[in-house]
Amino acid sequence: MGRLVVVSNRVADPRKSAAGGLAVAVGQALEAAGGVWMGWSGKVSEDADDAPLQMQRSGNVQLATFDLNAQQHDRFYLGYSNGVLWPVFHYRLDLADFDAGYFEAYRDVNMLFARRLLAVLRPDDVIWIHDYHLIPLAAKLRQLGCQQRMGFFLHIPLPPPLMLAAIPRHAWLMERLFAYDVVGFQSQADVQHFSGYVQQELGAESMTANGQDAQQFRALGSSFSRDVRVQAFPIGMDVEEFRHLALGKDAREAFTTTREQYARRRLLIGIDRLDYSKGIPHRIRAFRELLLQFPENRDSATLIQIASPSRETVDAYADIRQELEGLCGAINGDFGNLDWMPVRYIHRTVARKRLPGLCRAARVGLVTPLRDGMNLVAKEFVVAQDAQDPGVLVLSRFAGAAEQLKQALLVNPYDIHGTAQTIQRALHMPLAERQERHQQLLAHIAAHDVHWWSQGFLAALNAPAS
Ligand code: GDG
Repeated sequence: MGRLVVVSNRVADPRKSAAGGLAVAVGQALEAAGGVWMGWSGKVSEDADDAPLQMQRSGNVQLATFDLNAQQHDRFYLGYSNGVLWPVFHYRLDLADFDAGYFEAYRDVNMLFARRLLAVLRPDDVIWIHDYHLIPLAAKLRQLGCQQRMGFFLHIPLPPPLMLAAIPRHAWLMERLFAYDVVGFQSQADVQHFSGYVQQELGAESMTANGQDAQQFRALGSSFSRDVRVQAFPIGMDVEEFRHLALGKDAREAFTTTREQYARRRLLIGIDRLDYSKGIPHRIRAFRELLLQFPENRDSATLIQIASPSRETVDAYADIRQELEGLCGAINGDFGNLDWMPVRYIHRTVARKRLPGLCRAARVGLVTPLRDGMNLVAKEFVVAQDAQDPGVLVLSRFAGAAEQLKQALLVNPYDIHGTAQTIQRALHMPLAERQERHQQLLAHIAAHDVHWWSQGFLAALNAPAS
């Protein structure tokens, strides 16, 4: 097998255990196979166009990065990727900025990625491209003559066909997916949306034999006339890494201090990037409803909400920050007293080493996105628990994780009243039921970890075309 070449918007050094999500997942696969990870350096510079690719070796992996110029950053990254695709793919047509003319920058920066990549590619490389920033990349590479096998994994949800059709030039975008050999999604719901869209809007034909996990589609009359294999590969977490962190000094300290500090309280925890898809304001309202409907929780239930800063220069993110500050202030003002503050809202990134300890100290984990590709926090919360006395996961049915984590208490986060009732149930769940649910959730998460995910995707990508 040739080298693995991974391309994603951002690159992280796999040997530094700083970040979660994509960084940890992809780093593991690359370390094992050896290869190249290419992406934007995260820097904006004026001489970006003329600067050579920056190469850095990290163990088995060659990191290849380049800067963007200010216009590319504004229009490709903030503009089209995070101002159009992110909101639409999370069902927020109301937040999408279609008119700003970002499309050309998206198309051009994808060509820039293709040209940069061409310089380091070998004929027998296998190329794995990640996420919504780079949907047209394979098509650009094919345009430049690349014959390598190419796979694409979408980390965020794919919306239903009619919602996709709200994107100007949606057919152009979606047709580009046929340049890949394999397209992976987080959930079966996403695969169904893809299937519906390509058949209704692109006139593609399904070539799937009955009873197969993977679906096969042929684009008829498109400029590619290729077949693409489409399948759900729900991403897993690095269970071993997280367990290791949980045993470390920082996690144990975080656990002990939090337990001591809240000895008389029942702790609930939410950990998210501050993003409107994560449903944090709805969650705070549900918590307020809990205090109203079930007054026995007053002076007791405490919600720690960590909302780490994210994409702060995009307007919609500034708005949600303001909304949250208002909501948390109001609930603390209305219900709090001298020794109890109902919500502790932390708008900062907490060190990853401390997260398992915080999760373990909580009686309930609130993971209630309005829409989410997967949501790894749900899985991390379960892994962090003490199996003898585990906390309860309250999970949105609109997170990709809900297709897998059926023993969580599933909620509709838009239903504030219903969510409050479920939180009440979680707070009072008997020990035997908590243990039973936790055991089943943990078994599933451990058996479908990040290695299972990347091996599954790469096996599909390396399989001969049928
Ligand atoms: C995208 C998709 C999909 C959060 N706050 C802090 C912190 N985190 C860590 C968590 C977790 C990661 O960030 C977040 O991962 P998620 O999966 O929840 O969400 P996204 O960042 O939106 O990721 C998502 C994922 O890609 C993978 O495919 O699951 O659906 O949207 O690991 O623990 N980490 C630290 N401090 C914090 O304050 N250190």
